[in-house]
Amino acid sequence: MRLSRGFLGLCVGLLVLTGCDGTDFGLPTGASDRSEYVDTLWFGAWIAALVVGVFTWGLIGWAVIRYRRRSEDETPPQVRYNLPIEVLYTVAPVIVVAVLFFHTVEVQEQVLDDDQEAEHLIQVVGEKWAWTFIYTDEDAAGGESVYDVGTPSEPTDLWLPVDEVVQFDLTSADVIHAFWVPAFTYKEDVIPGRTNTFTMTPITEGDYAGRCSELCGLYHSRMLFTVRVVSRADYDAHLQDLVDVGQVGEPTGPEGTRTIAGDESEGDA
Ligand SMILES: [Cu+2]
Repeated sequence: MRLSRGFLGLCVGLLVLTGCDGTDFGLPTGASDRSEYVDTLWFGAWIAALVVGVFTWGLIGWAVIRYRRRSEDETPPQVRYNLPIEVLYTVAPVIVVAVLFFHTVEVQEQVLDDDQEAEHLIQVVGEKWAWTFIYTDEDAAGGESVYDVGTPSEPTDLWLPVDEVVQFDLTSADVIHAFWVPAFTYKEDVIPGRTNTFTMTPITEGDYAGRCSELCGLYHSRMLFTVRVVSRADYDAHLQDLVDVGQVGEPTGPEGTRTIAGDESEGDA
C-alpha cells in the first residue's frame, strides 16, 4: 500500500514537472540551435536516474520482503563482507558516472562548436549593474558599430535576428558577471581583462528573459535584460533606430550605473 502510494506520488511529480507551461522536464523550451543537445542530455539523465531508481527500489523491496523476520524468536541471517555485492556497488556507480561524463563532454562539444561562420558579431559588456550590447560591422551604420545601453533602473534589450549565426564576445568593465539567457540553455562568465566567446543561432522569434547569474554586488538583481529575437527586417530597423538616435561608435558606458533611481548613495558594494 505504502509502495503504491509512493509510486503514485512519483507519477504526479513527473506529471507536474513535464506539464509545466512551456517547459520540458523543468527546462525552458529551447530557443537556440544548441538547446536540443542540452535537452537530450537532460532527458537522458532523468531516464538514467529513473532506471537506477527503479532497480534500487526493487532491490530494497525484494530484500525487505525476502529476508523479513518471520517469527518472534527467529533472527534473520546476518551477512557481512559479501564480496560480489561490494564489487557490484563499487563498479555500478563508476559505470553510471562514466556514461554521464561521456555524454556531458559530447554535449559540451556540440554546444561550444564554433565552426559555423558568424553572420553577426555582438559585443556584450557587463558593468555594475547593467548591460551594453554593441552590434559591430553592421550595414545599417555603414560598417560602424551601434549600441544599446542599459542602466540599473532602465535595463536595455538585446536584439537578435532569427535563424542567423551570432558570435558573442563577452567582456566586463569591472567585476565578474555572467551572461545567462535561460531559453538559450546557455550561460557564460563575463570576466574583466579577458574576452569569452561563443556562437549560436536563435531559432524562434519571441521575447526571452536574460540576467546576470554571478553575484556581482549590491544591485546584481537589477542586471536584467530582454532578448528580442526578431526577423532580419525588424533587426535592421532597430539598428537604423540606433543610428538615428546617434548611438554609433564606442559607447562610453551606461550613465548612472553606480547609482540607482531613488537611491543617491554610491552603490559600490
Ligand atoms: Cu552582474
